[in-house]
Amino acid sequence: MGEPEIRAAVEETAVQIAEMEIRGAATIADAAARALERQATESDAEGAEAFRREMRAAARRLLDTRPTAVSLPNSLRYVLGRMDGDSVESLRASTVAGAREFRARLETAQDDLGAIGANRLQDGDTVLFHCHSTDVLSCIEAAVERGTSLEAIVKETRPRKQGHITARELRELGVPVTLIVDGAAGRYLDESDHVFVGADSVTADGAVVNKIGTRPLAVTARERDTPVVVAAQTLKLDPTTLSGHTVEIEMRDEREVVGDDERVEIGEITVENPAFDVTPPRYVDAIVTERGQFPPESIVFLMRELFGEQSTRPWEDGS
Ligand code: RI2
Repeated sequence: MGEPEIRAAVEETAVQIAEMEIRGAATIADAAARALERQATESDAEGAEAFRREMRAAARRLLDTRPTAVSLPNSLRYVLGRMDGDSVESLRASTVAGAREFRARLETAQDDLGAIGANRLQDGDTVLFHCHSTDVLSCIEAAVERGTSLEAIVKETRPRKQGHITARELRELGVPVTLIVDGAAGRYLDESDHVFVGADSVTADGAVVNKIGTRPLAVTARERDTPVVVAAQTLKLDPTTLSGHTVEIEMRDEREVVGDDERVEIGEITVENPAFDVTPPRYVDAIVTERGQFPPESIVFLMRELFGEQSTRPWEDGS
């Protein structure tokens, strides 16, 4: 029995996720579901078991790309969990239907979350942003559509400057933006009414794993009584943390921090580039999901309701 054939569309998506051409937890989940759909549609596996093996191998290839955002394994769980049947045709049809259902739910969830997050925002508020999160921007878009007038302070978010994407999208929504370097956040917290951040994973104890720099921002915000709101669809809840697993923090290439020439100029040093940090629940005021707003300490009850006590690994052979 040879290696299962992974379709080019899956390989391309995996490379794009690893290189962050496709990025952002929800966008990655959407792309992974779309890639599994392509694998199912294009597969020429002969026999139901060969088809299942291919789908599991494709899911593992996608999973191998970036370790931190739980939206990726949750997307694979959803789609493979819907794969059902005893012929290639029935397996294909159920997988495609599962992928489409997942993507439709993703969009609805983000709209519902946005409507809830917008309730926190008052006319004339200033919001401080870190990184680029489609869940956060959905809250702002909903508020703007209601006629709420907002101002934005946007951290540039080194090393990859995703703050620039946030700044551009806020401008497109008609929100006036002030861009600041990351180190200036403390000063601008004094004039901010809220901090809004996204999440790549939320753990059972209510800790928030998000873009590096979220934790120091949240700690400083707490010291100044500026509420920290995390916009995170339930897709960002990590079921493996219910049974004590921890979230792996992705370490990325040092060239995102310092260029080759600069490095030679500095001399022999070590460069580290963690992509995410962990903000403990005591620094977070609320986690806004499509199911409502939760104090971080109570998110475990929602997790149990959604996932039970067990998390599945349907991409493993023999599962
Ligand atoms: P949405 C991003 O990670 C950011 O950390 C952002 O807060 C999070 O994903 C969630 O994004 P990266 O892929 O799902 O830029 O809200 O490393 O779009």
